[in-house]
Amino acid sequence: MAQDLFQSPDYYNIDDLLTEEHKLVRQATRDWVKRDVSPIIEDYAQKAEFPKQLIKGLAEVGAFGPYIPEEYGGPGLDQISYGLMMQEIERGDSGVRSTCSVQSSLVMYPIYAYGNEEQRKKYLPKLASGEFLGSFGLTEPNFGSNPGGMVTNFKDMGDHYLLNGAKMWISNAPFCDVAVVWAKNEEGRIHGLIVERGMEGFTTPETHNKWSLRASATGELVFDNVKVPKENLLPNKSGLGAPLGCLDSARFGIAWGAIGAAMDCYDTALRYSKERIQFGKPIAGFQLQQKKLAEMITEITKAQLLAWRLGVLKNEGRATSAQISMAKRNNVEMAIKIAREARQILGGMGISGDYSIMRHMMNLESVITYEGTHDIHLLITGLDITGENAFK
Ligand code: TGC
Ligand code: FAD
Repeated sequence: MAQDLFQSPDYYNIDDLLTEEHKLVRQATRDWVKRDVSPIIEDYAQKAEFPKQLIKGLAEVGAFGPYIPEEYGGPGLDQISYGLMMQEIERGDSGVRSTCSVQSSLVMYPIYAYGNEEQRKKYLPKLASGEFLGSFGLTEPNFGSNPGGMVTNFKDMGDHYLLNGAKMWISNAPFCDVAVVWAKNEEGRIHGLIVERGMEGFTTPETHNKWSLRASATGELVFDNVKVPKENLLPNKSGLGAPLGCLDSARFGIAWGAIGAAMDCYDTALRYSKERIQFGKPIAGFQLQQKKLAEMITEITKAQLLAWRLGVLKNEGRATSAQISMAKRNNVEMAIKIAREARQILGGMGISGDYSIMRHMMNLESVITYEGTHDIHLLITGLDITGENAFK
């Protein structure tokens, strides 16, 4: 990839709304992305391989459980710091941000919020340090948007649970050490179980042939009569609301992360448009290119304000699931549209791995689908404003 010359756009002086700590967290993450992610990421995406060497650095910048308290190994930061970290990491690559979202919001969060003290002490410090990598199993082959229909189940065998079923499209699955798995008990109630690699009957085959999130490992979680110790059940919340509560946290991070991908595409296209000469002048001088760039910075600015306000609400414990859903939907759609326009500004060079835009564009095709598709989020807003439930 060409040298990382990224300069962050801030058209409305949104930095004025951030604390010194927010800016320090963002700068440290940005410096790490420039130094350790940008030089290697294109190569790993081309090879369709997760760069495992990044795990140590991600842990060091605090990207595994940014808001998990220090007593459990996290840095104990606020929600805006978490968002800014996800923005900077996704500026590098959505797949690397995916690894952090899963580890932080989908593995550490449920253990912290729904687990008991023994589970918190046993798993959280190792997940924060990157010694353990986690995955989150909700989606099944026949139940994606409708996870409440899941068929993965467990039976109480007296001294242990017996887990059967399969999850698919699971980020980090091929090399996860632990998986937070959602399954129904004999009464049909959904519970979270912590499944560890090495348990007999638990396998994690990798999913190949992806054109998107190629630098993130995706796979299945397969449970064939897996004996899960009873102490591995998350005791403090059950029902579909439990996994959906984790998604609130991950969707919040994605709402910020998508801004990073959009900023990188905009910044790359702006710089290119000033340097590329056609018809005797920089293409930045043509009205059609200016329209594209002007619309991009406008949409990025609106998304930044949406994310910042959502961060304030989340810090105050007032962000609703529907508000988080709107920000995820809006900001990911904003980013994917910007990636497509930015690619065109680069002409033929736009499809080259010498620039990050095509990789972002392909990655965002997953981001607009996972954590609730664009359609599902439209219907969540629809339900919230009309009171009419399109899912039933
Ligand atoms: P519904 O009847 O509406 O709700 C069931 C219960 O859940 C509660 N609830 C929530 N709780 C917390 N947070 C939310 N966001 C919640 N949404 C609903 C609700 O109050 C109810 O509670 P209770 O106590 O009354 O039982 O459920 P439904 O079956 O009608 O479905 C609603 C729908 C479609 C919105 C939901 O199923 C949904 O969000 N579907 C999308 C599925 C999804 O997002 N899957 C993501 C899988 S994980 C993933 O993609 C990771 S990618 C990771 C990466 O690499 O970054
Ligand atoms: P479907 O639910 O089959 O949807 C197909 C189409 O139908 C979509 O366009 C959808 O919007 C539409 N549709 C569905 N229902 C409705 C409706 N009621 N009204 C209107 N339209 C509707 N899952 C995990 O559990 N853990 C992970 O770590 C994880 N990582 C992922 C990583 C990647 C790279 C990808 C691609 C997916 C990942 N997922 C993960 C799964 C992801 O959450 C699902 O793909 C997503 O929720 C959609 O489910 P589906 O693919 O089964 O699509």
